Amino acid sequence: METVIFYGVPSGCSLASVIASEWLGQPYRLVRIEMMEEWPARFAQVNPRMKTPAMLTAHGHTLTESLAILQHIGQRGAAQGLGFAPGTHDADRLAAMLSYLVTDLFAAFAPLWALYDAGVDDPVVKQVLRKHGEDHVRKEYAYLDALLADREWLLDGGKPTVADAYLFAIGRWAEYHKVCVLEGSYPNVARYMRKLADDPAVRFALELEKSGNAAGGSGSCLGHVSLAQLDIPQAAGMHAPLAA
Ligand SMILES: N[C@@H](CCC(=O)N[C@@H](CS)C(=O)NCC(=O)O)C(=O)O
Repeated sequence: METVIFYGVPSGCSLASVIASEWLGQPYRLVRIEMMEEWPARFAQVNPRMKTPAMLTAHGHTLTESLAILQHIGQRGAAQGLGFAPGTHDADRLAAMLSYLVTDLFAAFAPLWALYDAGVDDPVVKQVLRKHGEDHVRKEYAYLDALLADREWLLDGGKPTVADAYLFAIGRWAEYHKVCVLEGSYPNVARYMRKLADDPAVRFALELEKSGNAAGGSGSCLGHVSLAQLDIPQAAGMHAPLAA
């Protein structure tokens, strides 16, 4: 059975799950969530926390959290170098990198998303959120810029892994939130982002976000499906009891 990726727009971190699915090249469908509009109530069955990305695996299980979804795709794509066999040192390195990106880099943007989403009015609160967010974002981009100075991909292998899909999805937020222009501030991050922006999977995912057009790409995307058409298990993802 094909997998289903639930992706959120605008500018969701779920872009990474789409890029990684394209790199994987196995059949998948899409459900689009307009995050600034009212979310479909049925999505709560997929993720009670009402967040994207989410996934229906080929076995019909729901899976939430970018880190878990990307590990899942990475393990399926181990032969292509998207991820690594569990128990290997490379798998540990990938887990560490994804964990850093999800907890430190993603979290650095939290004050800026709070400003954006909640429409904060109080000028003092606005200023504090802005400064707090910018300081944290700059600290993490400085770290990433140094890391990328002498390597092409995050894990320094010859190919991108699912961690690169995630860094592309989050890395664009510095300009989205007008913290800086990457080119002038973090040249290595800028070069890395430029290179990925030229990747066919990334171009496909960006166009999908922008226009909803799911045609083209690697050919593994089977288009959109409506939530109503999906068979969703009663207990979702990490909210379900252990299988055994
Ligand atoms: N811990 C989750 C966070 C997911 C998350 O916050 N997704 C955002 C989009 S990047 C979202 O769905 N936001 C909608 C909302 O919070 O209302 C993960 O890493 O997957």
